[in-house]
Amino acid sequence: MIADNEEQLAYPIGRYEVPEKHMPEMQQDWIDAIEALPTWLDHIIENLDAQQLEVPYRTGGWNTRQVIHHIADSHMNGYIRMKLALTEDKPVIKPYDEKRWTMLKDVEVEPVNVSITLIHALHKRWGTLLRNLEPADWERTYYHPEDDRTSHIWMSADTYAWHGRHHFEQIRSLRERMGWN
Ligand code: NI
Repeated sequence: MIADNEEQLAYPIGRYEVPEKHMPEMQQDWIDAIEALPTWLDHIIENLDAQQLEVPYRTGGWNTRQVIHHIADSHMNGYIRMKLALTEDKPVIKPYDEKRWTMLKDVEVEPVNVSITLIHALHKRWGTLLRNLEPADWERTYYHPEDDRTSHIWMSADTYAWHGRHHFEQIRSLRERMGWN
C-alpha cells in the first residue's frame, strides 16, 4: 500500500483503467493524443538544464531523462505490437523489462532530445497507421503472455494515449512543484 501522496505523484492522472467497451467515437481522441505527444514533450523539457533532468519526479522514481527514454522504449514496443496484431492472427507479443531497459547505457548517455526526435518520427507513423484503419482493424488482437491478457487494437490505442499523458504529467507536476518555469 502506498500513501495517498505517493499515489498522486506516481499516477497524477490516475491509474489506467480499460474502458468497458470499444467506443469508436474515442478513436479520434486516441489518435490526437498520440500525434500531440511529441510536441508536448518538446514543451515540457524546455529550459530544463542538465541537473534538473536528473531529479526524480518522486522519491525512488525515474528522473526526467529516464522517463523520456522510457516513453521511447515503451512506444516502440507498442507500435510493433499493433503492427503484429494487424498483420498476424492473434500474435503473442514479447514482454520486456522496462526498468532494466532504462538501466542500459543508451538511456544513461544519450540526451533526451534524441528520444524526443525518435518519438516525433515514431508517432508520425503511428498516427498515419491508426488514421487509416478500417473499423474491423480496431478489433484485431494481440496476446500478452505475462499478463495473460488479450488486447484489441482499440484498447492498445487507449492505453498508449493514457501512457503518454501519464508520463507527461509526472514531469509537468515535478516542474510545478520545483518552481521551474
Ligand atoms: Ni511507463
